[in-house]
Amino acid sequence: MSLRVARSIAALRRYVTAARSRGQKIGFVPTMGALHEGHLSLVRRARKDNACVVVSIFVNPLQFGPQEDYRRYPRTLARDRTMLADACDCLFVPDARQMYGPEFRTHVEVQGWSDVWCGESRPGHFRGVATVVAKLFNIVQPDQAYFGHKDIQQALLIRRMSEDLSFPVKIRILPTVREPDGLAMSSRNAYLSHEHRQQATVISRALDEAVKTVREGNRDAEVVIGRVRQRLRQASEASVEYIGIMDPVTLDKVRMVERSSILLLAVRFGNTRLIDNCVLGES
Ligand code: PAJ
Repeated sequence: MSLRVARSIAALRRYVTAARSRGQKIGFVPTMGALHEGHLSLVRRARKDNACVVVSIFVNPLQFGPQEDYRRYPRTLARDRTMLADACDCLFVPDARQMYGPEFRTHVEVQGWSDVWCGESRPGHFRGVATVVAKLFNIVQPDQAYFGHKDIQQALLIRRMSEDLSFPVKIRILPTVREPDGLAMSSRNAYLSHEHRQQATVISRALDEAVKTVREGNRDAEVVIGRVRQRLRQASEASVEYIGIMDPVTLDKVRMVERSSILLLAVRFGNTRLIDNCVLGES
């Protein structure tokens, strides 16, 4: 089947309504484009689970701060379309005017979760994410929606929002896809200079170090974070924004590591901010 492209909310709704009337389950993967294997892993899983798969590509202005990279965020629609040709049924590419009319003033806020961890240095970011995803869920009305573990705070926040607002959607969180040298795939990796790209492999090594430290019996969060910090110092250009260990249910900082605790970090190389995380109790 050929890939359908819906550019308007009305066209997307018509497509999904028809699929649903045929009794098909709808799987949905929201993205901002510049697709890579990480995105495709979500699409493939959606394909497995659902008869109808919708992918959206929308660089959401609401989730970028004034000093952030909204304008220069990579836009590679022709290439993305080719990558999705056999992977999904319908591609939704609304423009910003359609998503946010001139009178737009309604936002979704997951209280207390928008200003911690990544939210601390990105005020408004998670409000922008929650708002656009709520809108997309209302438009697509998926049975299941797929998110990457790489952006764990985002995925948990969307799950919280969906439960709190009673969206009838199952949120699936899938593993982080990595480059062969361990760097988590990200559309922003394209910003890295050759030197920074090489140094950035330190991040996944630091996460491995954290898992190893816990496996050796160290459960004190400060000790684990100390090891990660030490490992990151091997990269002369790495500037740590934060490193922390959180509880995946509350997003609170933990002092003693549990099986489900998640170590998460943000590190800058020049102007490029990279994030990554791992579950500490998993081998
Ligand atoms: P984007 O950065 O394009 O990511 C889309 C989805 O792909 C997210 O769920 C993200 O976690 C997932 N993803 C990115 N890199 C991944 C990797 N290496 N492995 C596995 N999954 C990966 O996240 C967004 O867009 C936006 O905030 C969005 C949710 C679309 C709202 O605008």
